Amino acid sequence: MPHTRIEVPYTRYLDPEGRPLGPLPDWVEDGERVVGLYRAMLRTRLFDQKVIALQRTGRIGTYASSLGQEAVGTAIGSLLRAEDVLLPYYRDTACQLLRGVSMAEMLFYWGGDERGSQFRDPRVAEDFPLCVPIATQALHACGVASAFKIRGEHRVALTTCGDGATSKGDFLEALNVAGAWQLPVVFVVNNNQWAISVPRRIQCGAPTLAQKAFGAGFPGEQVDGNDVIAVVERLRHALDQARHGKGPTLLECITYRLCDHTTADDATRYRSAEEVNQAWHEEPVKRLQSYLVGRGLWDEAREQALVAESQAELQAAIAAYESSAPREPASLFEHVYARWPQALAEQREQLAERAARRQGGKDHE
Ligand SMILES: Cc1ncc(C[n+]2csc(CCOP(=O)(O)OP(=O)(O)O)c2C)c(N)n1
Ligand SMILES: [Mg+2]
Repeated sequence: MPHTRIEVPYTRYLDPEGRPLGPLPDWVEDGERVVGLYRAMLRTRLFDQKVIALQRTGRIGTYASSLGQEAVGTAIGSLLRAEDVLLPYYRDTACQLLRGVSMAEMLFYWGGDERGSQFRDPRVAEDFPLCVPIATQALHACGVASAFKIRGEHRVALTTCGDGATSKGDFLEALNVAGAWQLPVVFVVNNNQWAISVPRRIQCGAPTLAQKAFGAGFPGEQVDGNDVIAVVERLRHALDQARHGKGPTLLECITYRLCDHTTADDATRYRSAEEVNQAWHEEPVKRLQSYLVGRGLWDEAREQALVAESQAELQAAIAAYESSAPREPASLFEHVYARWPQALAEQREQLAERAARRQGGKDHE
């Protein structure tokens, strides 16, 4: 019986204290480029903290934090070109912010307002809204990548998802078609060890998630998702392959969800404080900060200046979000169907009638 041995590469450059484990990629010599990655990660963390505070005080809806997972989105956002298309999931704050989605648009999204998915920056005009239904975006990415291939365009569709999403049929079907058609698509799996209360160890019987790519006929590899240098380096390679007709790649980024699943969750009910404390030692922002301080590229003054700058940006975004008039209730029905099913048409009419009745009631007061 033929038997093919599989080996899944794993890449890490910095240890948890930010010390290089060996030679670093050439591009790391450009200190300002690495500082740029750090700035994007910290800006995301500050945004995240603020949105959680807004949720706690009832000023925004349920929010999915990306605490501890900033390096993955930052690496993606720093490498994708404007002509590429991102099909994100709900923990891609870092990536969306870097691509050009504004903080105000992100607030609209999490406030339940469709204007949050109408990106104004032309660089992100073709990016997809972030996807909450698990793994469906992987198939959409294959559709986008097929279009690029048919048109002969050197563009890449990049999609992200979590560890739990890799168990879905949609994900596995997407891998299959990507391999069969050699599509210009990159799958980034953010393996943060948990799918709400389901731990990675019972999520899947394979030792890595990356090896799912082998069954579809293309490379899969693991990378330390807390080491932004490693994610950038391996993602650079994957994007290059896809862009030059060499097919898809699956990159499994090993991270840890330091936060609750969302603001509607309480993770202390299913995992130990010990495990979370241990994971804090690996976290990506502190790791890169230590590296930059060691190289003399970062200090407390620069940190404080960036915090002040980000806070001001946040305050302006919150003011824009909170001062805008809510949309008409009927806007709920926009962008749902091109051709209206009868049941929804009736519901829209009922809503309009109710609004008119309420208006009439007010007029008599
Ligand atoms: C199709 C579908 N089924 C179930 C859910 C409910 N749900 C929301 S998040 C989640 C877990 C996802 O875990 P993972 O893929 O590891 O991503 P993470 O949230 O950990 O980043 C589930 C089951 C959903 N959003 N969509
Ligand atoms: Mg997960």
